[in-house]
Amino acid sequence: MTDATVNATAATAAASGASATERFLTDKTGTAADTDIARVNVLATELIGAVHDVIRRHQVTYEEYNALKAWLISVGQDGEWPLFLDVWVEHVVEEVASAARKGSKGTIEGPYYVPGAPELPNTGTLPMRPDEAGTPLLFQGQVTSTSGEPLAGARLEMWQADDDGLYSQFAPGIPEWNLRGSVIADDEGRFAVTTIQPAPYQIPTDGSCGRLIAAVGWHAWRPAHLHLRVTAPGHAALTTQLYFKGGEYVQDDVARAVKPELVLDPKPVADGGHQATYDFVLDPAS
Ligand code: MBD
Ligand code: FE
Repeated sequence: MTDATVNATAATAAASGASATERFLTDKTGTAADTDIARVNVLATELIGAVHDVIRRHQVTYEEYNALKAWLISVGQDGEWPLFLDVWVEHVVEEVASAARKGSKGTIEGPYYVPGAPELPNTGTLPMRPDEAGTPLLFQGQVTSTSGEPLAGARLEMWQADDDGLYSQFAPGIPEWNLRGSVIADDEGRFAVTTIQPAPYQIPTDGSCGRLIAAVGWHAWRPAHLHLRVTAPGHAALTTQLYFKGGEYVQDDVARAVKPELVLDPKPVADGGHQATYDFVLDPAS
């Protein structure tokens, strides 16, 4: 077995789910603390009412109710609530949140963002292993405002899965910051980052989310994607993903996060790698 095969074998849903749950509890729970109680009342009442409607419409039995109860418990035991919510719910939250955005399209963050990745200059290479598998990709572009001004010193945080579909800090045996970096654009907002072209990503099949998918005959795949978070002083942060034209599952993402504006069309370059350009337009901070 290669090292990569060993890692893939050891990358259990429970391990990556536990890491994703811990990551969420560390970074994100503070943002939920000030939710208005009257609004919680409305949302909880309507959500519970929607469940009641489904039970009546489909005449749900006690056996089915207990199967649901067991499955919900196992999602928590596997640490897969971040995965479940980001795959099947987040895209609608993002749609609502970004409706008034005038600049570049965003899409879902997903469960695998880690703040504080190593900084790179505007022309740099993402941290990777000497033998990192995959086609080299030169990804370049410019960050501007909606009024067309270059945003000097904009920051481009990037994270992606390796060629086995594994994210550093969520699967074992991968260097801490592998394929994660924070690129500082130049005085004209330009950047040129070397990375590898990612492979399609399969959400863990051995956990509760995977069992649901297998039981009902859906598929567990996301198209190959780069994750990005683009920020600049005075501007709204942009969380997005970029996909690859003609790639598998671009038309059928399990997480429903692809938008036509987010599909790159990389061209082959002399050294056997690929090159793609994408310009980011940031809205003013609200
Ligand atoms: C991912 O890599 C991802 O981007 C999302 C949204 C959900 C699960 C895994
Ligand atoms: Fe991802």
